[in-house]
Amino acid sequence: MAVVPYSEIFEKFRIDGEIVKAIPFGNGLINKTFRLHNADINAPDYLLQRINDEVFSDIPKMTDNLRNVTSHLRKNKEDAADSVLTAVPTHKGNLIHVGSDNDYWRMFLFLKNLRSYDQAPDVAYVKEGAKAFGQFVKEMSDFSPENLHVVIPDFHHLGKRIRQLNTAKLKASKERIKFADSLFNDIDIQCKRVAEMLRCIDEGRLSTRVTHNDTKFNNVLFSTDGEARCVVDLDTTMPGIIHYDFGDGIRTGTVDCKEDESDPKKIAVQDERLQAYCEGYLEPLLDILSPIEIQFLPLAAPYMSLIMAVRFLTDYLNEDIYYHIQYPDQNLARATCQMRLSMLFYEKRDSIKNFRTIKGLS
Ligand code: GN1
Ligand code: MG
Repeated sequence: MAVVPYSEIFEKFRIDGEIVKAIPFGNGLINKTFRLHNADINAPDYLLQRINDEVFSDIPKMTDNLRNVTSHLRKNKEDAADSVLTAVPTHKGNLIHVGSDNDYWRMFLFLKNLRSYDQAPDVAYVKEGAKAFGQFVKEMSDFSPENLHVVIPDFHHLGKRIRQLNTAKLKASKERIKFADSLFNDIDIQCKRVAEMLRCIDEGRLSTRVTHNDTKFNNVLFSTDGEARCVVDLDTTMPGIIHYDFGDGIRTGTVDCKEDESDPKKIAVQDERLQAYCEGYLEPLLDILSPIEIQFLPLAAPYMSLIMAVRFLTDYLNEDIYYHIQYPDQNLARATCQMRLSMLFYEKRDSIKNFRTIKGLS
């Protein structure tokens, strides 16, 4: 029988049954993920992941966070088996296996009856997905953020991201600068519009909490009947502010276009979805948010979409060294789409302020 790809890796982990296939899985832009199919129907399938150690430069710290976060989440759940990620240890009892090329691998149980969506199928899904991320922060609210490592410093700090863009501009090819040019002015405009929020971040006026920091809609797993069951991709769970999660969630959870949508007509924001996201996300958090956190909620989505636009554009200028791409100008397409979203979400800031849930809070 043919050797299953990656068998020399997955055999290092404590797995049951007989793995017969390893198939690339999911749409992550950083790590590589494979689903391992089990021939034994009584044994689970697994997810095998190669961690990108250029992006995550301290894998022991990242793994420490994963262990702490999952065990904390598990404490208060009766149904933890399929609502909290379960890492599978190696035979030596580690959560990471280091391969012969200094490649870093880890494994999770695959949750067979659950699935993710890149875009929410309908408004009910928007609310459910949002609730899962709000609930995540709520469940982590009795875990001190200081007990987690900062795996990527200033991950969502706009000032840092703009400095990285400026450095990239200096080194970029003339051709890429030319194609990127039309975005620079809009970036300046949006930076001014969210400047007050950045000032508050710098002054430490927005409470530091344990946040997920990668609340893409496809990081929630749903049951077949549309119930949000499990929040995944905990790699960037670290100290942060609520606005990072709320904003990134709105960016991906309320639109029905792809992250790199190139047809401007398809890039639209529907109030109904926006309202559903706000309600779903904020309801679990109603009793913990402070007035200043509430005040800045309407700027969260313009801020996070801008951050993403700046990061994608930086990578485009750097010749695509960070994000995985499927076609040559994908990072430019992503940046253009995210920039447009930042503008659209900014126009919606008053609607957000007036949604029942937020109005009730302020
Ligand atoms: C990356 O790989 P993935 O999809 O989990 C990125 C996020 C971005 C996202 C954009 C560590 O996440 O910050 O929001 O792409 N993760 C890292 O799609 O940079
Ligand atoms: Mg991620």
